Amino acid sequence: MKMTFRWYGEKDTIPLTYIKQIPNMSGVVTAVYDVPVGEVWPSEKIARLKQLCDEAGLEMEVIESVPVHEDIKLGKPNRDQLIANYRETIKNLGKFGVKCICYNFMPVFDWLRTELKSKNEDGSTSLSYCHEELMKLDPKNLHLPGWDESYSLDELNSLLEEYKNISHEQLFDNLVYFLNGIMPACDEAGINMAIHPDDPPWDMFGLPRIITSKESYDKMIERVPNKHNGFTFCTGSLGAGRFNDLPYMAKKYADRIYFAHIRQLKYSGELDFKEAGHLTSSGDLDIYSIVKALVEGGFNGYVRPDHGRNIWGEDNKPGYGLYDRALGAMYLSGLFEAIEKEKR
Ligand code: DNO
Repeated sequence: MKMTFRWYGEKDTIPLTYIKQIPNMSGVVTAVYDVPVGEVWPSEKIARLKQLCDEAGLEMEVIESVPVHEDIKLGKPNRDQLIANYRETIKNLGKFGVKCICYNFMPVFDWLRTELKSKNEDGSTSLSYCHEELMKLDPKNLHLPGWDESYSLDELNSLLEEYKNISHEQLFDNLVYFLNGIMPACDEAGINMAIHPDDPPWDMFGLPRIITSKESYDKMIERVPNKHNGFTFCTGSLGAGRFNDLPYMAKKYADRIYFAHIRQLKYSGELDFKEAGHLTSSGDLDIYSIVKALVEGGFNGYVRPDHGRNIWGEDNKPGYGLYDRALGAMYLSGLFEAIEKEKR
């Protein structure tokens, strides 16, 4: 296991030197943020990031995310060119020692929450999700920090229209087409693709969502058996679906889980939840059992503490402050150490 920390590049308010001071931190998870989705990431931009990481003594083996253009998800005629560009980006990243790429295949929107600074009893703030509230929102006017991209109103309108013709099956076929197109580049560069589950794991605003459960995982492996096709196991995203047995999934798919996003949730309604500190006793997910299942399954990937609260007066990007994620990293490192030692 390698412990990592998400870093939003040179614009991040958290300096690499602080990240390096967190014990057991092997590297950062980052991305090039100023190349339009669909275009090739030039080597110079990757080299710049790599140089900054090298100088800080941190590895850059995981990229989150290389976003997938909507035309690939929609299966439009120009997808072959876009997939060829994605292949070039994979090869360029491979040259700089990248081993794992996290991406998602959610139509139009990435993760969704209804409150970014929901107050907790102890004065900290967390992200939260209320389904009823979400349904009242206008999908054409949504913005969330940490999203890798956003669309103009016109683009959103036409995208939402286009997706009306796309079924779950069609979207899955388009994912398979994309993966088959990029697997040769992954073989060549030695890079594992790690799909992020849909967050939350159900359809949104009538848009199909397809990476939600163990059935989706089975289908992914069956349709694209290449070992470079794997998962980002995000406990918060999958865990929002009460139907998911996370320790079961962690163990069963451990050898294809190349990246684990570990965070805690506290359920507040049938579909509603609030994010919490990472500790098992802070919420409803059994983080201990999940880590244990990963270790028992032979997990050998990257881990990052996912969304933290804003604590100690910090007012940082919701989910991505320094302090609570650093606490999360320490807790998770402790769990891994104890469980790995017990296993020997
Ligand atoms: C949210 C993140 C997601 C994730 C993408 C991966 O905090 O986990 O935005 O980066 O879905 O492509």
